[in-house]
Amino acid sequence: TARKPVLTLDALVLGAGFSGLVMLHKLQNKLGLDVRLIDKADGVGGTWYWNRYPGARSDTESWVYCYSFDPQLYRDWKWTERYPRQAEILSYLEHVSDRFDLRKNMILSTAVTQAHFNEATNRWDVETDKGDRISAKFLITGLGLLSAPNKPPFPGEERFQGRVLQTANWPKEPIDFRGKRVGVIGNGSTGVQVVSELAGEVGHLTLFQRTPQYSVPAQNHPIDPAFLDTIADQLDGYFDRVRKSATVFAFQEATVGAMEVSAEERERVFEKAWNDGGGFNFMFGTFNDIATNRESNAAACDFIRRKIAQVVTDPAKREAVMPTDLYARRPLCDNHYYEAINRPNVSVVNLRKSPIVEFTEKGLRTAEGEVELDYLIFATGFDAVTGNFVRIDFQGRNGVKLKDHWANGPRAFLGLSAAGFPNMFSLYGPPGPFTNQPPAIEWQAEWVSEAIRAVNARGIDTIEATPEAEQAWLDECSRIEQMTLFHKIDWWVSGANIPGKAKAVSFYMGGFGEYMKHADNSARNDYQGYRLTLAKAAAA
Ligand code: NA7
Repeated sequence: TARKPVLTLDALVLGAGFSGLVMLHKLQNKLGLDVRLIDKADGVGGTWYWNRYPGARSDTESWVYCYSFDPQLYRDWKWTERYPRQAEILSYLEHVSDRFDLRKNMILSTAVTQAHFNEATNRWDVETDKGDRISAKFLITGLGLLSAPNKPPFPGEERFQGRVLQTANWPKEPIDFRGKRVGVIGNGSTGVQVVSELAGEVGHLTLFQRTPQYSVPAQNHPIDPAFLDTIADQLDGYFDRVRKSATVFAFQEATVGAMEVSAEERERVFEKAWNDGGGFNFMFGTFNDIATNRESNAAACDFIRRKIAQVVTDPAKREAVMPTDLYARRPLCDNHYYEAINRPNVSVVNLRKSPIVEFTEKGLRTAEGEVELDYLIFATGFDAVTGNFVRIDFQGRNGVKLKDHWANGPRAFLGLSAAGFPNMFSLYGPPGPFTNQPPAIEWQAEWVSEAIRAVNARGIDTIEATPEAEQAWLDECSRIEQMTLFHKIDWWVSGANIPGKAKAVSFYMGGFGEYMKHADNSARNDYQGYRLTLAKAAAA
């Protein structure tokens, strides 16, 4: 069969989630470039396209889980709840795609298989699973941090007569769980949402739990459109404050340490945060050292454990779900999770005591026996951070593969630019900010768009991070991470949830306000940390 002709572009964007859409908008509508966006899904949405499982929602306040780049968009779109449901976020991203006429430049249902930097042309040669061939000067990825699903291979799945489901690849048609026996493996953000949503609907729910986690109430509620209007009235100032915080959420971050106040005051602050709701609010809005000081962390743990004990009255289940680790993973919040656990039709299998052995025809066998199931739901997380990068064959200068460059963990200046991969930028790529994403992503998209504009205006052929800048950034990320408790436990942030994956520094934990200063500083100083090559130098 004849090969497709090469499509020659100014820029190619990978991924139709929050990152890709805003990047496409800026390159298409602001810079007027010839640009396309590719996604393997048959629709836009990224994470919010795939994760349609029961109970799926963001646990960030809706009014900061969105874009701020267009004041009229902000004013017109009325979120209905404090925490937006998956379907509502998906409609928002569909609305954005239509409103800014983005669909005309999208290539959907198509997966990029390889992207090689061509040193002769200084362009990216890209190929897809549909045989497309694309040559683009710039390659911008919006691949998502949590998008390559992890499904542990338990033996015997083929003989199971029930249905296996995966939260991160949930079918589009509705499933009637009424009266069914449902198993859930995993109790991270996803598993907690699934269990809370399904417990009241199913016949019996069995949670297969490896590590108990700390979760606080979400305290979701409907929101008044007038409240959104007050933000729209002062949009830039509001989002400027949000972005200058460390975590880019709507709440006020704490400035006092937990051990700097009396025990009574500490209790009052925790109680207030419990009632206000939100996991990040509980970790960062109560005291400024929960994630860095062991004593402060222990005080938060003690408070949450006491709350769990009040709700989960069944002693065996209480013991099973009671967390004992540090409170130093991504902080969870829930919609009556512990009440769901306490229900008589919910049981918890402690996988530390009785690990999963195999699937049977009728269900799942653990060391303590067989559990019969109609459905088994995998809520087992992601090959996080680098998962989608290593699934595509990215190749930079000198034939170096990105997966080899990142064999010991991701490395990229500002999380945006890996050394040896010219004219490639990764929105919310690693090691980058650890924040609520949409407002951070759109700021990075603006930064990248401005870099591309400047490069084109000056007749520059390539912009690439230097190895020194890349190393210095990694050292800075590592230095900051060492000051936190997040790297003291094994979880997806360090790569430790995937067997055989190198433990790595995946984030810049210095806060987004500081992150913006680093990136601005580079741009202001003629893209310090980057090497720029003029077109005539390349030609000579
Ligand atoms: P997470 O937070 O990585 O949670 C995955 C869960 O699955 C967690 O409870 C794991 O237990 C469990 N898991 C993973 N592998 C296994 C095996 N082999 N056996 C038993 N249990 C297993 O993923 P989520 O999707 O919930 O959330 C990811 C992010 O998405 C979240 O932080 C939000 O930002 C959105 P473990 O704790 O490893 O013992």
